[in-house]
Amino acid sequence: MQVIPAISELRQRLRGETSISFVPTMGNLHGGHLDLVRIARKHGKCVVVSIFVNSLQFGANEDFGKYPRTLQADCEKLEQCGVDVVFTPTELELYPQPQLVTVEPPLENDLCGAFRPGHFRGVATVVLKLFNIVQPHSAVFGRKDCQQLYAVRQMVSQLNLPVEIIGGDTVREPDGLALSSRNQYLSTDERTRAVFLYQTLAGMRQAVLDGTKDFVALERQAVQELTARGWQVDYVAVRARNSLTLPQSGESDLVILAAARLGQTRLIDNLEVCI
Ligand code: PAJ
Repeated sequence: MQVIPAISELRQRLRGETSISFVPTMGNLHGGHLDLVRIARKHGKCVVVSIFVNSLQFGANEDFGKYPRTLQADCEKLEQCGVDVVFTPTELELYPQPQLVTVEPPLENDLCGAFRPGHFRGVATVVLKLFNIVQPHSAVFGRKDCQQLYAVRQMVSQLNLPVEIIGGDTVREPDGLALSSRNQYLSTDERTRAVFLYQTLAGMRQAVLDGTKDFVALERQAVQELTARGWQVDYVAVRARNSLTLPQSGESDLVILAAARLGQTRLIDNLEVCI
């Protein structure tokens, strides 16, 4: 496995590769990331993983400074997974000058976009740059970040990017909590309570499967329950799975998304429901 920080060296290494599958990450790798790597290995002969904590997608009061950076441990895990190349650019390598990509509403100001201004612009910027640098044939993203996966698919479609986007299922702890680099911010007590986010979504999914049609009431009840248990809720939303818009009546392919804070830690999760 090669670890390459420079764009020029990476381009040289990848020249002539006929089938590159790519997994962009911010490092501090867990089982969810490694699952995406395994999916990538099925889709390409050469697997490239990037590790870059992207300042552009963090707001001023967010956790960019304290985001866990564990490059050596990450590389050991990736080597064991049979990754060919790890791309580890510096800030200066990737952003020598201000960037021009923009993301328009509704993506920019809906769901997570409403609570993290500029976040999806930051994601789109770095992913577009990484795609241009790596030039992968396929790229794997987690369904856990449902809106991010949607934003990347939109960008690929709108800009005619020649890359196949593959979604990987959410990997969870045994109690149901979705794996996330941010879980390590949780205190022991918060970690025990964190599973309630998943349980709330699972309860909503069951209600939808049981025939509940009043999604607004369902969302309101979920917010109340989470708040009563000490969560600060950004949103709980039932949406159409393929467009993330409000479901039309009769819509059968749904996703239930939530973002909420336990103490200082913001967690997101979602569950798909087909009725
Ligand atoms: P990061 O949070 O490091 O996640 C990298 C990839 O792992 C994303 O596609 C994310 O959806 C996926 N992932 C995270 N937790 C997962 C889980 N429990 N199960 C399955 N997949 C999971 O997402 C980012 O980085 C950044 O926004 C990035 C796309 C790299 C752009 O900077």
